Amino acid sequence: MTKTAIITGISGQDGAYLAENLLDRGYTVYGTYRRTSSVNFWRIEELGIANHPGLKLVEYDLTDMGSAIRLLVQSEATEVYNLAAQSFVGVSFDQPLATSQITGLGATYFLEAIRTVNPAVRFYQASTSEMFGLVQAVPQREDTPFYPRSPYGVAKLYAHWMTVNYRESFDVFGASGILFNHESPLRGREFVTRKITDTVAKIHLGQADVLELGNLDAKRDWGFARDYVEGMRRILQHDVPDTFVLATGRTETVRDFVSLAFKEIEIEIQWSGRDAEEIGTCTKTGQVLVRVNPRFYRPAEVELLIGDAAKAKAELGWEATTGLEELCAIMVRADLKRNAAQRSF
Ligand code: NDP
Ligand code: GDR
Repeated sequence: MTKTAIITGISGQDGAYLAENLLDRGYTVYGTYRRTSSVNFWRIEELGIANHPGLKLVEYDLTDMGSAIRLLVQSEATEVYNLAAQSFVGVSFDQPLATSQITGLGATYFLEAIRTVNPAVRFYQASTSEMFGLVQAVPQREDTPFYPRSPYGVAKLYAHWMTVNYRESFDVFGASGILFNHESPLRGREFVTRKITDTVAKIHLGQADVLELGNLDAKRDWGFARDYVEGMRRILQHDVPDTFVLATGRTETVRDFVSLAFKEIEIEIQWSGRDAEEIGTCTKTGQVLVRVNPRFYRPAEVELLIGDAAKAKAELGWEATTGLEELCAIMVRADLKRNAAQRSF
């Protein structure tokens, strides 16, 4: 029998890759999107699944529990992947209440709908390494204490604990994946890796002069999104609902990622200056290609993330398989192609 899953946030990076993964396995997928005057499905279009007969696109408001109930009843889904969120950390400082509503409460509306309709429906919550925030211990694991550093991190931590609580209180199959940063050519351009690869491609093509960034010292554990959605799927197929960290176990600075991306277009960057005065120049021409702009600093920063995914490896057989150099190369090449065709999202 074919399975049916609901994915909230089908228009996002992970929604698109997860839909691809599940459709390939014969699932029927109900992908939810929010109503706007101009919905953009460029990611599922890029993956060639926008018109897949197994994919049903449904308009859905995350804060309308009636919609969640009707969606569960109508679809008869047995799995829900709750990926929709205001997911940009920087914006969460400007919109803390909207972020709490969508990123935090959005999960509870769905959990409550599942509890009401059918507690046997499996629920995956997209938790995040941002919940670890201010470093308490490294590498971060499932039992590392949380200390979120942004309204986004706080909202996600609430949703995470609600998922655990519904698991323990109401016997709902609520599973949580604490995922470290995962990137791809489908990443939004507001996130640092894609901003870097997109601007590097534009510089190569003569469409931009300089890359402006905030904190270059932040360290992240970056993996490839396509690997991570497979982890999500496995978390929900596990025999018991549980919490799992998904990460690569390697951390690098934003500065390192910039150097890697420029290497893809055969430019070596020399770094000089400090903090807001730091610049990156081309070793051959001396041209300034990277500059710090404090506009991109955050009121509170997460300085270091590095995850330990040993539990996922032992219990789910999951591990990240794409190295950072390969990931960066995939992203730069995709952005070179898109920008050359003047078709970049
Ligand atoms: P994206 O930002 O690419 O996608 C977010 C999705 O949520 C989009 O479909 C977006 O719709 C939707 N959304 C945003 N605001 C609303 C709203 N107000 N109402 C309804 N839908 C909304 O995120 P990712 O795909 O990268 O991440 C997926 C999930 O995983 C998110 O919950 C994120 O917080 C979490 N996560 C991501 C990690 C990562 O490194 N990528 C790491 C750990 C957790 P629209 O297209 O209309 O904006
Ligand atoms: P993050 O990702 O906050 O880790 O959240 P992002 O790529 O936005 O930032 C990573 C680090 O880079 C620093 N940085 C900049 N960031 C952006 N966006 N733009 C810049 O110009 C810039 N310069 C430096 C940031 O300060 C930060 O330290 C992502 C999101 O996908 C979340 O939804 C997810 O939960 C976490 O990853 C895990």
